[in-house]
Amino acid sequence: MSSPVPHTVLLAAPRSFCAGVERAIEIVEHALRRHGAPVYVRKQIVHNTHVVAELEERGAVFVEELDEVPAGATVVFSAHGVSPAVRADGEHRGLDVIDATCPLVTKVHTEARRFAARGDTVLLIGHGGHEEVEGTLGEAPERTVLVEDVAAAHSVEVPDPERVSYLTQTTLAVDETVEIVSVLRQRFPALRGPASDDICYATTNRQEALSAVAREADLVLVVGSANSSNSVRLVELARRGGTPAYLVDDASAIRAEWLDGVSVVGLTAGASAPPRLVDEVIAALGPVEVVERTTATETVHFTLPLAVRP
Ligand code: 10D
Ligand code: SF4
Repeated sequence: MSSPVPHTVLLAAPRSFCAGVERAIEIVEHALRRHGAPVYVRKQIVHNTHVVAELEERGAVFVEELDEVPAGATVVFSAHGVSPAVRADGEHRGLDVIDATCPLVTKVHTEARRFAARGDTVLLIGHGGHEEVEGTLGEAPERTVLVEDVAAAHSVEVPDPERVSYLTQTTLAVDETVEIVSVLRQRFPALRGPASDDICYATTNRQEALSAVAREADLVLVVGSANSSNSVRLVELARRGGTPAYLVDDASAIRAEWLDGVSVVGLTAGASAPPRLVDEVIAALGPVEVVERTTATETVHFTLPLAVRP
């Protein structure tokens, strides 16, 4: 007979906030303390509804574009980065800009400039329309081509196959990206890439940690918001491995029918999801034994920009 409620939660570690997200949130908090409300933020500082709502309550004003920011005001650029055109627009409007771009996204921008400057066509592996991809594409738009999946890797054309490089979005699925790069390498043997992978340590660690628990779980829950690329990749990873998986913004999104016949729940959270939401999910699942499985220890920490350094 199936059990009516889960008895075990297998908690993946690492999970939840990464160093880039912690830094971005701290930047907005420091800016609010230093300048007082309102502090404008271009786009969601990170892709999480709870983080955004909490900062809004404290006086952050989230805007889509810089024309919504009054001249001379303080504006924070989100962790996902911006194109040079947006940066120039901020200067032109006389805004007091504080940049919360994750240093690991900035590294990809630097590579994009370097690869384009040596005359390469840059194949950017990533998801169209995502803010990080728009920012990276903007570094050398005339030399960069977006490759979204394996099919695109098979069909993409470049002006000179001897001069071609690739870069990736930082939050992609590691296994899918390996496949895409391998197709590109077969088609363009001269393909060059970044020194080490552009998929960041936090994305890689969260995927490895989830793989370790998903195979033993009847159901996987990923705490994160729908527009969070790294969180959605975790759901897809569990499903590819054969375990039913759902993305939940918080405990209130869990549906009773998902738990039908489920004994072991695998639980993780995307890099932009606050740790307290994970605790709330565990509490909502009832009296359960919580077993944490740690596959890596994270010690990465990024310093704050000078503009907000205490
Ligand atoms: O959608 P996403 O995974 O790129 O962003 P999110 O804000 O959910 O997580 C942090 C990742 C960043 C800022 C991209 F590097
Ligand atoms: Fe930076 Fe990676 Fe976190 Fe994105 S997911 S903010 S690249 S550490």
